[in-house]
Amino acid sequence: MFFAGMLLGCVTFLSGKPADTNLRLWYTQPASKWLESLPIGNGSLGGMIFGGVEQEHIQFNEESLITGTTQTVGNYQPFGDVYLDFPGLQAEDYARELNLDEAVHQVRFTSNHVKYQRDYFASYPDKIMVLHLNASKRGLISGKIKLTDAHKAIIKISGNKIAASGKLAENQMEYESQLLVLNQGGTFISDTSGITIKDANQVTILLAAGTSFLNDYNKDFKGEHPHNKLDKILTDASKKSYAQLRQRHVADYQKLFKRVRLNLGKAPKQPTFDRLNAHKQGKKDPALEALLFQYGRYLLISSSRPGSLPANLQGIWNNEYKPAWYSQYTTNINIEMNYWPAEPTALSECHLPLFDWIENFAAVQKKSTDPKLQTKRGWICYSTNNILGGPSTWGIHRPGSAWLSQHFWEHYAFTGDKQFLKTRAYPMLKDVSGYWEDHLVDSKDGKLITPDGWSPEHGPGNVEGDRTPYPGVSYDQQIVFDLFSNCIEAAEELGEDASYSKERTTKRNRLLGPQIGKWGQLQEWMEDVDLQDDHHRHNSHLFAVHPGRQISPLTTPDWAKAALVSLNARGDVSTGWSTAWKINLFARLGQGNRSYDLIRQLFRQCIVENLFDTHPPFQMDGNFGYTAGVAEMLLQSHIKEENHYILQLLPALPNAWTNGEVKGLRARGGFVVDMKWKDGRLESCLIKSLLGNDLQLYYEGNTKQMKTTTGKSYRLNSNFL
Ligand code: FUC
Repeated sequence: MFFAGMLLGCVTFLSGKPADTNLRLWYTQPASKWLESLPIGNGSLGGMIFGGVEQEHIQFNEESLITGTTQTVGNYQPFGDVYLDFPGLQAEDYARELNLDEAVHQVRFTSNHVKYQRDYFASYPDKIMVLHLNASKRGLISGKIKLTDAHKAIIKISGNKIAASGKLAENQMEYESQLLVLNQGGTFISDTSGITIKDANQVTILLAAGTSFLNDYNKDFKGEHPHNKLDKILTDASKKSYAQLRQRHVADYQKLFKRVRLNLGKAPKQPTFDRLNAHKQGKKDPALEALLFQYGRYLLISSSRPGSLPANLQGIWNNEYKPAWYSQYTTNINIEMNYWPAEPTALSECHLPLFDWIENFAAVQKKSTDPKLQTKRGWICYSTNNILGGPSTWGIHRPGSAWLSQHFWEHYAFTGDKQFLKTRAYPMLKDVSGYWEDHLVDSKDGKLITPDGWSPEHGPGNVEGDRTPYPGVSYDQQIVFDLFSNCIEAAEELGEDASYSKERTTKRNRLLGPQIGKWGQLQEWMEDVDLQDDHHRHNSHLFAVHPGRQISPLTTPDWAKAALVSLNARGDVSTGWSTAWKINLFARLGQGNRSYDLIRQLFRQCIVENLFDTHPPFQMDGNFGYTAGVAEMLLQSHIKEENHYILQLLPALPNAWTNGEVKGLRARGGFVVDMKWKDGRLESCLIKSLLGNDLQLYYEGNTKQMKTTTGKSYRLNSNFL
């Protein structure tokens, strides 16, 4: 029998205080299935918490555990489970909640007149998951702690540590998880089945996990066995008190999360599940809509941090060996949608993992011997790919590289980071543009067209999955237009390649542009063959509205009108990410009430118990797309005129959000925007200029030009126009 040596200081943390009702997911029962459990994550390590009383269950993942290689896609894998057994506890006054303000999950209950509180979080600065068990009376925490592995790891238990170490059969990837138990008061004893705690006052459990994957193409993605790294992570963390670990985590998280606030009204004091059901049945609860907005930000912070891999189809949370679409990266909407909220909702740092992955990914595609991937300049890819750039060869997705490179431009447009533009964004945009310059052909009318396009994921006549190549498909044409535009602007910003940009501008102007068809629609195909009853989930031919910027009611009203006809014809009923995309599209078309219809639809059909968004079974892109959509409804800045962006204030405010306030949204050109509205009208707005750029404000058809100074804030009331 041992007494744990190090420890924890004598912090007693048993506040029992519920979090701000507007920022918590709150339940009165433990989760009975995975989609009721609640997520925590530090960018790389994720946990789903069930909140059981007699048995707590935390299913965990680490971002890089996949069965794939650079040749085949494989599947993202579950990693393991932590079980905490406390036989005999009986819960009264049970609550479990995820507090988005601090990124801490808490379970509270009373058993036999003793109050118990368990706090869990995943810390980015300390690279670990922390589980803290506490009770209102000393010496009352007794139970067993077990770590299991989802594959065939060898589990070793020695003293207060459990380590599970293994190798995946499919690709020889080495992996390990380590768990350390630190008890304050009481004793512990370990045997082959776990670590048993007796009569402790508090217990802190630290969990770390890793693999031999290295996020570096130049090293063939192969790194060292994770054992030594994990040892060090746990040793370093165990030198800190629980209070320090928690404080470091909350400070790190809040630096990002607190940048944006959204107030659409006060939350009713009802458990989240009841609110969700009431909402599904038509009850008004704008605060729940604001909560889902912030949840998307929480999920992005928790699944994508500098140095991590990008969030995959399920963020980092997965309990299946064969998850839907491999739970990896799909380039014809899904991975891009994951990152739509990053810049507008002030999480620019969370965008960075995407760029690291794209650069590695590009290198793998360029080196591939697959005949379908051969290019003279630039690179192309398949639809679905893994963390090592390995594809599922279901279908070539030619404009995938162009769509991905849009994100490099957007990062610059919001941050003004010239170094990033010069060393990473422009080289990527120029490289991919080269591919299209080589690939485009002349149509019989002298337009430049893609000879072998595809409108994900169907063919004319709405044939699902039809991969027949067609010339001049709108999706390809619009993405190439966007790519060339971004490339030309990037060169201008850098003062480079003037004559090359001139040629590229000529080419861009020769591209076959959007066409209006016989029923007033924006054509999906070069020929006017769109079906009015085509309800396909992809809105590929509306890329130019969002996330592109070729079509807008401000600059191209006829095309915008046709886009609206097409969007309405697509119908409102679809899957998670499709519905989220429509929120963004209607917002860009200035149709706030239609965006709101889709918000109701998303809640009704796609949001499940833990507020994950389904594309049955579950895909996180819909959560991210929703958050981006709400931001688009409140502020848009994608239109540029001469040297300045136009900041459209409340461009798609729905009637349902009569009064409200948002703080900290970001606009292209480097602006932080706060707005308050009352009775559906903008009341005041505060704009902070981060880069000293000029801007134009736009509100309900009126405009105002402004020069700004770096670091200065400008307060405007409703008479500003
Ligand atoms: C695209 C979509 C599917 C799914 C998959 C991950 O292929 O068409 O619906 O979302 O990505």
